[in-house]
Amino acid sequence: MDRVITRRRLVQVSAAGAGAVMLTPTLLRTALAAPPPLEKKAKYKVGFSQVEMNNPWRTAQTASLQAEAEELGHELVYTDAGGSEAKQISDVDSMIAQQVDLIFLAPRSEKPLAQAVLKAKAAGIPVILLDRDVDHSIAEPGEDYVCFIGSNFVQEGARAAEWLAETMDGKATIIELEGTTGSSPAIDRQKGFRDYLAGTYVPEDNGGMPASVPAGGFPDMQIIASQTGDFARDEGRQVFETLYQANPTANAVYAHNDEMALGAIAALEAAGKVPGQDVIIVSVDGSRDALQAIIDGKLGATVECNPRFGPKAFETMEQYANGEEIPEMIINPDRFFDATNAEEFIDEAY
Ligand code: GYE
Repeated sequence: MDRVITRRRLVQVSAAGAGAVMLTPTLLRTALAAPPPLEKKAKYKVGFSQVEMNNPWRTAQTASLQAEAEELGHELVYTDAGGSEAKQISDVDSMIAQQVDLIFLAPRSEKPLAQAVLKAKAAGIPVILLDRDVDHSIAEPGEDYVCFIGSNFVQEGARAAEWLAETMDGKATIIELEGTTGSSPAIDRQKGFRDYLAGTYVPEDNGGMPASVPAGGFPDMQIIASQTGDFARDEGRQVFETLYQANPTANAVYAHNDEMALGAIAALEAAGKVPGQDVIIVSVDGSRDALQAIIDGKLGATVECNPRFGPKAFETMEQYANGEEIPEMIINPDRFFDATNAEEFIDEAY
């Protein structure tokens, strides 16, 4: 499954568009394959199904959605699935029962929540995915849901790998802390990191960043252990402790988010090691605690993944109601934080 919008896909999309205008049989197919329409109204009742609220990234995301809904005067039906797929599926069911106009969904994992997307579609409710995607072989953007809004996770993983390879002069023994199993950021952050180190990453397929991949990759950058810490600080700490005990020669960590990186830092300190010296750590998100850890010399770098979705989410909803063409994947630009700029940006971090 390829989540990157390829040229072939773009051509397909414009061919379908042309068919619709020409009123050929393509129109019928396009109409049936499209997500449910959204009636134009001044005020909407909008669902926001949040996956969990166990870290600052999630708190910032929820606050951004709530603030924007309030600012625009829309009613927000908010649910927190507490990290449970079953709960999130029933949260979507209850939004369908309450007949919300549209659902913003931050799906825990790719496959089970794709079914929730299909249920909403069957009930005539358009869905916009926020920050995590679903499996495109089950539910497709532009057909089953309006679009995905979020980061290019493959690119994030590759940028983390680029920084680590450069910092470690192409030689490292790496422990990887993976995000939630089956979630799109965990799958793609792993892929981007590994592809970059293997020399198989294609920048043109991923927004052109990082710009160059050395031929042959980095054979001396080795991932010796990789396990999920479920994107959570304490689980990251515990998992890292076990992996590090089994692999004491590790001298680098790639964590799929800042919370798990901070957990690894705590575990290293408890083991009498100096994070940032004995073990070099790179992660993703750009939280305030992570930027502080960079300033303190404990965390090496973090690729930004911006949680402030409110304005873009509601703007996209509005455009959809106006009948504008919505890109299938709306990609947030990510910055990069390391020792050169963490001070400068910490005040705007969450
Ligand atoms: O990196 C992490 C959060 O889905 C992009 O989920 C999001 C990730 C984010 O819990 O901190």
